Amino acid sequence: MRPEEGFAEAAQACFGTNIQTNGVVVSPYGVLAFVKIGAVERLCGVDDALVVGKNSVLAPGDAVQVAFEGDKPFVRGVATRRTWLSRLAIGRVQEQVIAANVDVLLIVTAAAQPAFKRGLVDRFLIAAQHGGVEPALCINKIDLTGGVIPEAARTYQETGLPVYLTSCTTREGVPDLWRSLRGKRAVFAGHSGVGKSSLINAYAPELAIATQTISNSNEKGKHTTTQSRIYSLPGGIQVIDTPGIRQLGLWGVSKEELHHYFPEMERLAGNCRFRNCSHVHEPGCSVLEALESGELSRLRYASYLRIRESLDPVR
Ligand SMILES: Nc1nc2c(ncn2[C@@H]2O[C@H](COP(=O)(O)OP(=O)(O)O)[C@@H](O)[C@H]2O)c(=O)[nH]1
Ligand SMILES: [Mg+2]
Ligand SMILES: [Zn+2]
Repeated sequence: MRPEEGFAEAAQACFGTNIQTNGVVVSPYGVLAFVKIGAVERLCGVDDALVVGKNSVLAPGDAVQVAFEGDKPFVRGVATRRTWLSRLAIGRVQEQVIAANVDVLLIVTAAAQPAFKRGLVDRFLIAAQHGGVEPALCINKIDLTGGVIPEAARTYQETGLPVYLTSCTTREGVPDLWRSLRGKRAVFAGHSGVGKSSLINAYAPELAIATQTISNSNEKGKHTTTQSRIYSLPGGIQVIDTPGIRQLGLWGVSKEELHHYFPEMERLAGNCRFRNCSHVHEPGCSVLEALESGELSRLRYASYLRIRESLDPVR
């Protein structure tokens, strides 16, 4: 049974009962949400139990139950998430789920304009692991550096993370990237202006998602993509485009467990003299020894320290 526009009315006329069906959240919209029900996208009301303040707790990708009241659809329930990408909400001590039930997090960066920064990449890697999502790194705008990977990005390939070098201008690397996403649901995330929406347009030009124009690319804090949204693309790919973010506050990760989220440190930590070693100052610390010998990347360790500073201890 495939619910179509007018189906609810027809069903009610026949049976005189409320019908219930399943849907997928395409884009949350304040206390409402755009939901794909069968082949149709409908703006739905959301049950009070799923609303906190001015927003629902729904994220693109959530599997929801929709009930019709007359011809009006309402989200009544949400299924347990298989995977998720979440962050600490801005201005509130609360989890904000950016995307639900995704297979891949594509961390999108630029080789230049804006300059490659590791901070957000390392934080996204942690958030991906926390939510059970496979991470991959895309270094876009590789045309601007003549194909050269920025120095700060070089260690990632060594850690086994899939790295895609792309250019929406020359299309270099674009087919490879999209081939890797066949049959999957991916979320594209990263700073503003790195080319997230452009990469989607490069694969599916018919979507014509708004991207920054040259004239406004210098405006500070300009976000062309203001709402996360799922797009269904050829090849069985679903992709969630997200607005650019400046800072990713981590949710659900404490100071003490942070090293579990750095696989190369986690491997070493078992050999530290103290079981509760923080890998910051302790004698007999295998992580510090590996740092000394050059086995552990200084850049990654610097990230560990910086992120550790920002986290709370277990309460
Ligand atoms: N030179 C170059 N510019 C690009 C590339 N990809 C995107 N851009 C430009 O970068 C700007 C930001 O792109 P946009 O897709 O809006 O970034 P988003 O904020 O991450 O979605 C736009 O002016 C794009 O035309 C690329 O591969 N090379
Ligand atoms: Mg965008
Ligand atoms: Zn240690």
